[in-house]
Amino acid sequence: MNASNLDLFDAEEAPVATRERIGERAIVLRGLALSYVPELLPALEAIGRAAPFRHMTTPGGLRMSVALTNCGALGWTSDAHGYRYTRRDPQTGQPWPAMPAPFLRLARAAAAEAGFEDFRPDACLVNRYLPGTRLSLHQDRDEHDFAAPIVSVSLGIPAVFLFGGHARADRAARIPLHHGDVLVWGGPDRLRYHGVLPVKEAHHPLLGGQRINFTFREAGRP
Ligand code: MD6
Ligand code: FE
Repeated sequence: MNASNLDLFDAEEAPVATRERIGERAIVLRGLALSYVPELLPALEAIGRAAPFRHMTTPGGLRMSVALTNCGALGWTSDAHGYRYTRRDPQTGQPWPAMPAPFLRLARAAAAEAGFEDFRPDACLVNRYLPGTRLSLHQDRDEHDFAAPIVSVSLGIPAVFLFGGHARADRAARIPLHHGDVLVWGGPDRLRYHGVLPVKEAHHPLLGGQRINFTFREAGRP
């Protein structure tokens, strides 16, 4: 190996994304978002200014421990009447912030890597976890049809993702997710139960003591 080859393996180089298949059509693309982070973070701050993170209430009257906001044409909301997608932020009365171009590029690239061509997300749910925040087992079934995959991006401090089966009581695999990891799932895995264990205290150099998750969906009518 000569010097120029060695340069290719310099520790400064971004690691090549590795793939872990966790279901028939579910895959973790390790580190795929890393090269997008410099564009994602300023866009995330702008979203948070226009549509602040808030704790929603479930139809059962419980306050969600995850704080959330949205970007894209449709935003996911929850209140006493149920879960649904809306065109406007109920808190400001304004349309949700537009989906930033690098968000869309990342989501489409991840879907294509996972074999889902021409993913056209119209909704991006942005979740914020502080230490102790958890997300209980749920299915994502508020979208208009389930043919499209979901693309989920993890940033900041790590978390353990629970990936269950089609019944709530099915045993769930524990999948650690780190800064830059992208999870794509669809097809027969689209309606599997999943959640996030309580996040442990940690520090991330760019995001401090928080975990941010984006989930991209095709939520509306085609
Ligand atoms: C999270 N994610 O990772 C929460 N849903 O913070 C989800 O609820 C989720 O990551 C559907 C598909 C992928 C996900
Ligand atoms: Fe979900």
